[in-house]
Parts: sequence; structure tokens; C-alpha cells
Amino acid sequence: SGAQQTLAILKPHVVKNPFSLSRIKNIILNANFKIVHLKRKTIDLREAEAFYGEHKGKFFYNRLVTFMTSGPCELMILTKENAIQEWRQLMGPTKVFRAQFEAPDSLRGQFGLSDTRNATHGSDSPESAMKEIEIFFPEFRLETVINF
Ligand code: DAT
Ligand code: MG
Repeated sequence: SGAQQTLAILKPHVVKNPFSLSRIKNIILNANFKIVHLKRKTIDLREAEAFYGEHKGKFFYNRLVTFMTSGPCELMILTKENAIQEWRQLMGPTKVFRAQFEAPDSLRGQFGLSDTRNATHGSDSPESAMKEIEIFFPEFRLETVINF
């Protein structure tokens, strides 16, 4: 065991709303995640396509890429014991109606607006965490970031 890292994204509609943004950051810190690196940036098309490559061809892909590049996101490396699973748990289900009914206190339950604008992203495995951190924090050397 030991600390694990995950890549979290606060999506553009959250970053546009200072009230939601500060509430989510308080929730993150109260859940004992450490924000070890944070940058606010508008994701470019090349990054969005690399990041969401597994979804290319799906009906929501163009909508997703358009939304994610529409304004600044906050990109974070979070660390905690079992961070990948714990962050997915805190986010709640992908689909906003499921989140609102099954996990109303989750981040997506509280701050999600639609299946695309579902407030947050979280890596789904150690392999995707490495890949995603490399896309958005290429200045971080991976062997210093991932500590299984
Ligand atoms: P997650 O973000 O929970 O890992 P995913 O990897 O299946 O979910 O999908 C990536 C993102 O794509 C998701 O956060 C929002 C968008 N998305 C997924 N399914 C969708 C759908 N049915 N309609 C619209 N957007 C969707
Ligand atoms: Mg995913």
C-alpha cells in the first residue's frame, strides 16, 4: 500500500462558478485528499483527443471534446491511500440522473448538469492515471509521481 495518485479534473462549468469551485475544493480537502499539483488551463483539441481517445466514435464524443475545450478546467494531481477508487467514489456515477438518485451527496450528484457536464473527471485505473498525468503534467517525471 501507500499513497496513490490520480488525475482529477474540475470541468469548465464548475470553474466558471466560484461558489461551486470553492465548495468542491473544500469537499476534496475534507475527504483527506492532498492536492499535490494544480493548474487552471483551457485544454486544447490535441490534449482532449489524446485524453478521450477511448471514446472516439461514440455518439457523445464531439459534444464531450467541444465542452471540455470550451473554457478553463482545473487539473489536479490528488494523492491519498487508494486515491483512484476513493476519488471515483466521491465523484459518483457518470450519468447525472443515476448520480442524483443513487448518490445525491456525490460531486456529480450535487454539481452535475448533464451526462456530458457531469462536473468532474477521475482516472479509472493506475494505468490511466499514469497516462492522464503524462498528458497534462508532462513536466512531472512519472517515476516520482506514481507510487503503487
Ligand atoms: P467517467 O467520466 O465516469 O470515467 P466515461 O469514461 O464512460 O465516464 O466517459 C467519459 C466522459 O464522457 C463522461 O465523464 C461524460 C461523457 N459521457 C459518457 N457517457 C456519456 C453519455 N451517455 N452521454 C453524454 N456524455 C457522456
Ligand atoms: Mg472514464
